[in-house]
Amino acid sequence: MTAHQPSLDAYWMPFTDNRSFKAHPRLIAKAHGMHYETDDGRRLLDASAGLWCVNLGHGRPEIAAAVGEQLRTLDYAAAFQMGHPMAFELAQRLTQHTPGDLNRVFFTNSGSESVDTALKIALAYHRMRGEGQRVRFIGREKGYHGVGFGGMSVGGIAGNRKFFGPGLPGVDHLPHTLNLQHNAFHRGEAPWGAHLADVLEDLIALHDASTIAAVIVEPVAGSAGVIPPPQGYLRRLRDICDAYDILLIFDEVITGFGRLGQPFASQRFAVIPDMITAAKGITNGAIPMGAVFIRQGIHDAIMDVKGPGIELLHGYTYSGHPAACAAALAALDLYEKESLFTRVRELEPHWQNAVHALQGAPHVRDIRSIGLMAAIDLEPMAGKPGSRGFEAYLRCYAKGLAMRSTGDILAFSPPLIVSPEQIDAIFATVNEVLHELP
Ligand code: PXG
Repeated sequence: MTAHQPSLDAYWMPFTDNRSFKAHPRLIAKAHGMHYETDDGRRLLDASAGLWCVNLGHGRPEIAAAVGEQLRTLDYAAAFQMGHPMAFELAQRLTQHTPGDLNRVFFTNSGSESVDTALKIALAYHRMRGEGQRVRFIGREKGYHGVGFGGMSVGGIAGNRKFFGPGLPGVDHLPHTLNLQHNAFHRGEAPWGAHLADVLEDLIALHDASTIAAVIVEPVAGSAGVIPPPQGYLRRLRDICDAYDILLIFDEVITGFGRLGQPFASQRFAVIPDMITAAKGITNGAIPMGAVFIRQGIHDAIMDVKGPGIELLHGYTYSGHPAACAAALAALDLYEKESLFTRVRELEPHWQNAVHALQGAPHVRDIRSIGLMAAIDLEPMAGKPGSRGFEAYLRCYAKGLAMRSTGDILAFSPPLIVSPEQIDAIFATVNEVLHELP
């Protein structure tokens, strides 16, 4: 470490192996386009768009300019009982891209807050309809919905839950849909598993529909290692929810903002949920922001409160923060001007060919891909789960490639501006690393 670098002790890093990081830090100094630059001047190709958020590529000058200008003009305005025009403009503009009548928008600062907001709106909605006993939520095994108590409770990644107590009461989980026996190496939606949606009928029979507020799922599970839905699965969930007046929430924190070749996964799968949770790509990762998109009828039911006063007692100091709104509007201009909500449709065949060419490489037991997301699932090392995946991550990093590893699964989700040549470069490096891995 050079003399002018700060001590690494005080900063407790999120979801990071702090002890090994601080022994061998990986510090990023700059980023531009498809690349990071490390503090010692090495370039890294960013195959994960930061953490699935920098969809437009790094360092967009239009976003920087808009944020700078906004902070000089209006740095902050009270978010409660006051407003500023950009928040309204942004909400209006975003709803031109949302499916169906999801035309009401609640702003948050992260995906976790979006999830907790959507769960609370579901409870408030049922209560307003005189069904205040609908307090249960159904999540899904392997789901990731952030780290708030709500998101953790409906989430289904065991390691993220076990240290932190029982979470929300009354939560149950659908089975996950990952099945290597039936679906290994399949491209896009999985052929097998639509029937797993019918387990929702069993959970409804067990708990009674009258106690269930909402079902929340990621249309494509991201954090658990890119698990595309089985063909017809999401449609079935929608139909069952409709039959029992249960709200369906799609958590599109990763799949929103063009990742699947449409503004939202909902449009790709032609299934319209009652709420969509979003974050990440909304500002291209430049300023923290999240949003919940809500069907008008849900909003209107809550507005229907008797008497004057605040209708929904929920919100954040930084809901619709001016700098975040400026970043999001500038990002939206770029998504629209450069047709980036739909670019993935052209890239997807090349992307799939490139990643699936690694079938047969050492240690590879499954490859999953949909839109501009992919996962390479490695056989774990005997007795050391996760260590092969992390070793692959470190070796890719040393060779100039930034990606994600989660356990023994390698995950890829580059910025939507990636070129076919860069796609080839990503998987050429991964192929090299797979051949060197213990
Ligand atoms: N829902 C989903 C579907 C997510 O993927 C969140 C909620 C929470 O968002 P915030 O902004 O509170 O972190 C997420 C976040 C990874 C990885 O590489 C995934 C996420 C975050 C960081 C890393 O798997 N997803």
